[in-house]
Amino acid sequence: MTRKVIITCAVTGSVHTPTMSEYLPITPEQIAEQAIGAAEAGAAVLHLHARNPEDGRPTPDPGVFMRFLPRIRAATDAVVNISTGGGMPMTVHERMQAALRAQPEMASLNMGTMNFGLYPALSRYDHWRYDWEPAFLDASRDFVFKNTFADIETLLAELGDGCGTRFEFECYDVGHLFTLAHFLDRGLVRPPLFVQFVLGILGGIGADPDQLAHMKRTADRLFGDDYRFSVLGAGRHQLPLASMGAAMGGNVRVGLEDNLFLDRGVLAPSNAAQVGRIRQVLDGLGLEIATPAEAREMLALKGADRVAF
Ligand code: KMH
Ligand code: ZN
Repeated sequence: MTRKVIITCAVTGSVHTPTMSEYLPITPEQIAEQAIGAAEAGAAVLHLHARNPEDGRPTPDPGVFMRFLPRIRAATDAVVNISTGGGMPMTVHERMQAALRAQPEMASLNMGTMNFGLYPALSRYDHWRYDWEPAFLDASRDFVFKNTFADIETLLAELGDGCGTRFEFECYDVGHLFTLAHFLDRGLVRPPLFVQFVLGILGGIGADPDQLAHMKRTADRLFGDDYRFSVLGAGRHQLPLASMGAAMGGNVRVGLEDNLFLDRGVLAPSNAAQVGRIRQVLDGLGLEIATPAEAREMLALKGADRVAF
């Protein structure tokens, strides 16, 4: 059987700010519209965050999520994956609330406490649409992205065991893979694991082919046939690293959460445009994309009829 590639599209995230791209979806209507467009373009999984509709600031408010989740569900069959990483300066408790309310088929789970430097972007812009944006980016110099063992245990228990949600295990460095292996040893996570290799975040592993090969080699050793991997390269590394990941047997993540551009110096006009671009690469490699139903089977998800939105 031909191997199918799961395209995840991360639609808005909490890394970029409104000044950086007029195409970054902010309001629930924009998030729903772009998520649906990404699904129509071929994304089987939609990784979702919410933003304050007034000023674009990342928000953990489940009420805001509930303004777009039902629309997405009504219009597409795509798997909804809700972030538990949230954004600065949310607490872990706040970050969990939307997923606990919506009980999605998938949620992200970040596999270690780390630095997460967004401040280099400060020097790239002279004017900001909102005052919060430069302060937000600057705060990343001293922000700890907290994902302790206890935090991970809480998420696995409350969301995993409590809601039947399965996880996109976001691993930003090799040590995070060993942490995931520790939870596998303890029987707190169950195969097939869906591991997102995150490369190019300031504070995590660098975005280059050697590091991707190292992540894969390590995960192969730790998880054998018990896992599937996907590749997320930050910024300009998104397309090349996703392409390498697909050629190496993995799945891919694109979307404006992690990269605002389509070509050098050209902003992506939509999430769908980035999905379309990676599809061209996959076509060129002779790889087929997974439908949402195929992704559900590959990842052992509970099904779209068992969510709470
Ligand atoms: N933007 C990614 C590098 C999460 O939502 O849990 C981080 C992320 C975290 O996706
Ligand atoms: Zn995210």
